[in-house]
Amino acid sequence: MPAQVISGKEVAADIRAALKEDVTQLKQQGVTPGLAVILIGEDPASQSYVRGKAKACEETGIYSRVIRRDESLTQDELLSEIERLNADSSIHGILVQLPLPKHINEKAVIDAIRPDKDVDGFHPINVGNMIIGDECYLPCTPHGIIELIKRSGQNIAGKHAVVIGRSNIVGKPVSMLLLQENATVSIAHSRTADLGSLTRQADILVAAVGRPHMIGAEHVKPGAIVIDVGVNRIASGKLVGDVDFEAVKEVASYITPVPGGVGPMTITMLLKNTVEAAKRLTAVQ
Ligand code: NAP
Ligand code: LUD
Repeated sequence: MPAQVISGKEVAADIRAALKEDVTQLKQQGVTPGLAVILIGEDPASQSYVRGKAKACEETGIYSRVIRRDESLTQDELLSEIERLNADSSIHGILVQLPLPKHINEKAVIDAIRPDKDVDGFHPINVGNMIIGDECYLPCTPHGIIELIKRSGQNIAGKHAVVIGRSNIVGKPVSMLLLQENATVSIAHSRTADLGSLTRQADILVAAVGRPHMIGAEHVKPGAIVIDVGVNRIASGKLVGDVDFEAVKEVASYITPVPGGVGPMTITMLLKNTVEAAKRLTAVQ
């Protein structure tokens, strides 16, 4: 029996509908949640993701300000921009879209964002609190992945989760969140020997690499839950994941598609963090 498709688009729509009601209530109390997104340069994928974020804000009633700068922006200019937003009471969430141009130090930029406005959950204070299991802003893609797995109705506790990829924005944090949900977690990366023998042990397989169709049916244990984080534009112009969806859906029990899987959840968790930030910063519930 082919796998059930977990539609990120549908789960996202449900969560966004609930958030919209939250926003309406906040507005009645005089608070409009506000998100500032800084986008540097002309990268088409980044432009498309940022457009998606602004549109989702608009649909949910969240005020969004997209600050576009060209590649020549200096690090000091960017840090000053962040300082202005840190002090701006109409802005509750700040996000600097990654990747940054090479002359700008990513760590310096992330460190400059007020942790209580860091709706990406990338600041070391939020990362540290996440690992401890304390209150923080959870990073959007990993949080979205956990929500999608929960939507399958399957328990995470006790399962062997294999995460392929160890980036700071996806692989490492999703591994920590799966651990917090009581999975037994293995993390694979480019130096992992015999990837297939590891992935075939996975009850939950999360692919976050950025290599089109690298995971085939031969990598997947029958009945596994497969979450495809990869977003890759191939030569034909088509968007594909790291997982060969057509082949793997014949083996897995649940699978997320690309597009329409993790991507919409990333944006939705950003909206959720922004609403949460507006509540925390204004002490309105
Ligand atoms: P990244 O920083 O490039 O990290 C890729 C990871 O994959 C690294 O840890 C790398 O290992 C590992 N890797 C590379 N080749 C491998 C191989 N042959 N076998 C096993 N592991 C290998 O990427 P990222 O930012 O995490 O993003 C990963 C993918 O997810 C990209 O396609 C990106 O576009 C997508 N993404 C999607 C969303 C969403 O919302 N849908 C969000 C974020 C990212 P090393 O550490 O050893 O180099
Ligand atoms: N930087 C992210 N860089 C890249 N896909 C995203 C993403 C939506 N600071 C910061 O937004 O959270 C971030 N914070 N990221 N990403 C990737 C990562 C960042 C990726 C995909 C999507 C956000 C998305 O909506 C759609 C889908 O998979 O259905 C397809 C969109 C399309 O291009 O058609």
